[in-house]
Amino acid sequence: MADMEALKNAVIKGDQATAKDITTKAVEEGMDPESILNDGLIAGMNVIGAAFKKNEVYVPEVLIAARAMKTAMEILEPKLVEAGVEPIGTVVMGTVQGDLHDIGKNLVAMMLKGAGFNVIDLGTDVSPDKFLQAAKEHKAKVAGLSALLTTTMPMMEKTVSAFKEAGIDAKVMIGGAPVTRDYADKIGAAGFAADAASAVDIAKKLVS
Ligand code: B1M
Repeated sequence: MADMEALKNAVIKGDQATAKDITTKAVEEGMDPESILNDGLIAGMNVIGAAFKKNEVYVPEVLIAARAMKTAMEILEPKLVEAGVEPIGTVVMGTVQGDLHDIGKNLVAMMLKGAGFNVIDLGTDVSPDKFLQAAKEHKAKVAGLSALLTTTMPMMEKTVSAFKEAGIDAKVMIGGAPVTRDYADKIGAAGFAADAASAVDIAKKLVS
């Protein structure tokens, strides 16, 4: 029988081949796809997230763990859809207009996916209107905005205002190296996270 502890460890180590093999075996054995997701893949990403938060692992380790999870998810996703497993919620995610930095944004997106969110990645240089239209189209519960430049941070305020004016339910969460909790409070964003692991905790709070 496919070993979920071994799958979890394969994600932690970023071992794509093993993660893929165990997931394939588990699916072939008819194991519940939700258990494979929760007890294997998400369990592994949770360990990496906690270690990243404590500076015990760094960006490269998180990226290779996320890549192992992604490989396994390609096998598991159709089974999850068949089983009707609902994601925790949809997050539309992007780097704000004028800003092309995407390494942190990608990390946050990967961690959110790892935690069971459906993430719509809008890429970089995303205008307030594009965030708004995507949140409406995908019925997102959270819009995640990343900015790395002090000059592009005002786009976060513009996006928050656009959401408020449109009166839609999605909550705006912001982050990025120059962004602070004070700034989030000042512009009326619903959430702020300093790193990718905390972004998962905040997104879970925002959808609960
Ligand atoms: Co740029 N850059 N850059 N750059 N760059 C910085 C940000 C800078 C601090 C460098 C410096 O001067 N010391 C500086 C900004 C100064 C400022 O405004 N305060 C800067 C500058 C000035 C520029 C240009 C203007 C340079 C120029 O052309 N003159 C230019 C701007 C281009 C543009 O965006 N329009 C530019 C360009 C670039 C590159 C293209 C070369 C490249 C980006 C490549 C890419 O992203 N694909 C680049 C890089 C790599 C950097 C540095 C070196 C590294 C950024 C990074 O990826 N960090 C950066 C200096 C630095 O930070 N040391 C710098 C790693 C990443 C994992 O961290 O993105 O902070 P970070 O994400 C973290 C958290 O912030 C948080 O979680 C992540 C993981 O923990 N987080 C969120 C991020 N988003 C979140 C969202 C959330 C929650 C948490 O909720 C939604």
